[in-house]
Amino acid sequence: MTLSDEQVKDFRELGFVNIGPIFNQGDTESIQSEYDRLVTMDSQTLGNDDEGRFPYRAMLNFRSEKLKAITQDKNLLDGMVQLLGTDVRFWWDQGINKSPGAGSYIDWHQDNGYANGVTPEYVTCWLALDDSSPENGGLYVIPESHKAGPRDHEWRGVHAVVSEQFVEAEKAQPLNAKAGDMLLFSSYLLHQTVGNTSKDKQRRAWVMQYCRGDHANETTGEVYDNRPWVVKAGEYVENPWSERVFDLRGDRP
Ligand SMILES: O=C(O)CCC(=O)C(=O)O
Repeated sequence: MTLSDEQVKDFRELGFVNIGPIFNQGDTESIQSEYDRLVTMDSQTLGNDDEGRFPYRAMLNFRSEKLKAITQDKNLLDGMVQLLGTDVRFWWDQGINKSPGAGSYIDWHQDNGYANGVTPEYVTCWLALDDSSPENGGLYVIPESHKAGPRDHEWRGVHAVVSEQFVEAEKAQPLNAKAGDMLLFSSYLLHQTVGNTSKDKQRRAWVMQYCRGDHANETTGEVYDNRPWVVKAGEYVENPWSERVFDLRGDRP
């Protein structure tokens, strides 16, 4: 799959683009069933007791061969090469299911805010497994906010958050998706997800992220050679490997 010139332009200019469904029905169904096996209230939860908790799980690709194979999907990687260049590493994945009635937000942030220091821009691929809108805990984004580069974040519990006073909330717009749609956004794009106020509409998303092969922390100098190569010198890497082992507990970006 090649991203159209218009899709690349939207990504660069707005900081996000909905490229629609990229997986066939068989793959989509197996993603959903593996996701439902792995992302449950028994795995890990986000949110708080007052507003409502919802399931979260990091690195589904470690726990499912099928999902690992999807992270190497050639259509997806072709798009990453267009956005990141001919050397690409897999950065991170996570499943987040805003369940009906779970009112907790994930507040305004850039995905970059989770790194300990500043890293270069990378790409977030947000796969909607259900229709997603503000009613069931969908996304809001601030178009073009990525252009200002990395912002300061503060930790609120496990979340890296940009303080409200530095968010141009009046420019926010919903970024809705249909089940199966793939949203691509810049790791510098300001976004949040709201509470799920619906009674019966879960909102599952599987988030996969990719970075350039030479991705390094500009603040700490850390080199991310513990992230597996998925494209090297323009070639797909059949068995992704990294120079260092990735430690899920110690290396949470
Ligand atoms: O899907 C969500 O609810 C939150 C997604 C998000 O903000 C993220 O992955 O950084």
